[in-house]
Amino acid sequence: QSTRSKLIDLLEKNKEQYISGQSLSEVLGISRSAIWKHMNELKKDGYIIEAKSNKGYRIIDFPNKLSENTVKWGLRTKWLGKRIIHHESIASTQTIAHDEARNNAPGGTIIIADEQTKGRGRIARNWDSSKGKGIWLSMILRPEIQPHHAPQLTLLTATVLADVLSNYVDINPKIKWPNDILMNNKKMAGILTEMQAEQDQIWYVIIGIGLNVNHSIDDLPEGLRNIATSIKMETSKEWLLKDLIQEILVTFERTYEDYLENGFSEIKQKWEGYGFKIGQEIAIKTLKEEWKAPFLGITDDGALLTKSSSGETIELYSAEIDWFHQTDKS
Ligand code: BTX
Repeated sequence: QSTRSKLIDLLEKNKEQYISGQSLSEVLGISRSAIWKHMNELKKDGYIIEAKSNKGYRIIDFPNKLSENTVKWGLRTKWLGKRIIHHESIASTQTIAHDEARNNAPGGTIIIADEQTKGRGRIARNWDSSKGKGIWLSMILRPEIQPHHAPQLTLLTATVLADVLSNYVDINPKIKWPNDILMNNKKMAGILTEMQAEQDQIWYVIIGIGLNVNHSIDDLPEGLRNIATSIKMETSKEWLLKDLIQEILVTFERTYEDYLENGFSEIKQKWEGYGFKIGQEIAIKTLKEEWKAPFLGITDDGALLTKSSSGETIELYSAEIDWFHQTDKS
């Protein structure tokens, strides 16, 4: 633990009272002027610290501002997020992650940004990433799994986000196949998985997470107002981004380690538990035909299990699904 994080721990524990420069310097084994310098750095990170002569220091407020330090303090992971790269404004955290990964950044490296000017979705779609409103994060992983299993990581990430939203935020999200997180039929988060691999070896995987947190409706571009939502819009309150990031990282690390050890079946079950329209009828359209059939679940490689128009069980890897189509039954 660095001196800075020890200092912040001490201040957090003594929130209700002043703690003198003298005792801080004794406990941390550094000079009083070193303490003073650290305090100034903390203020730059958005901590509000009161200093009173004769009494000492007292923390008044924690920043809702991201930085390497704010995300690291109190982060209870073993390896994920031990290295954090933060940018106030960047084209896309995915691009930085690819550069870092090519330059041998260790697995577990995280890139976060307050704002992305060219946030990316799948197949060249864009991802609106407005300043300070959400979590725009990419992580570098180096899993020893077969490249064809990589889509499982996307499904895993979706269950991690759904777990954090239900256990920590206390709302009931759904996962829309393959990887959108929905609340009340509106998109709250998206996941973008990219990798560099050879035939039978993964060099690295980059998982991008975009999660709308503190948007009010006006913070969304007009074109998204009917189809997108944020945690604040669903809970009527503001959330600390760093707390949510820490929750996501801790939950991800645990779930990912469990997956590497025990395989995909638990993730699959969990995914299906959150699956939007599982067991219900969906409207499917391929190049050749259109039909309605029940959504039965997913396969180990993330395909959608359903029935063909003649009633046989089939796996679909891509198809147009009219998820919000009102079927005759509903
Ligand atoms: P996707 O292709 O499933 O979703 C993109 C579509 O979602 C867009 O075409 C638009 O309709 C809608 N959309 C765009 N922005 C938002 C938003 N903020 N909220 C809700 N809906 C939206 C999903 O792609 C994958 C998104 C990954 C984003 C992360 S952020 C960190 C990392 N960096 C980066 O550039 N991308 C990833």
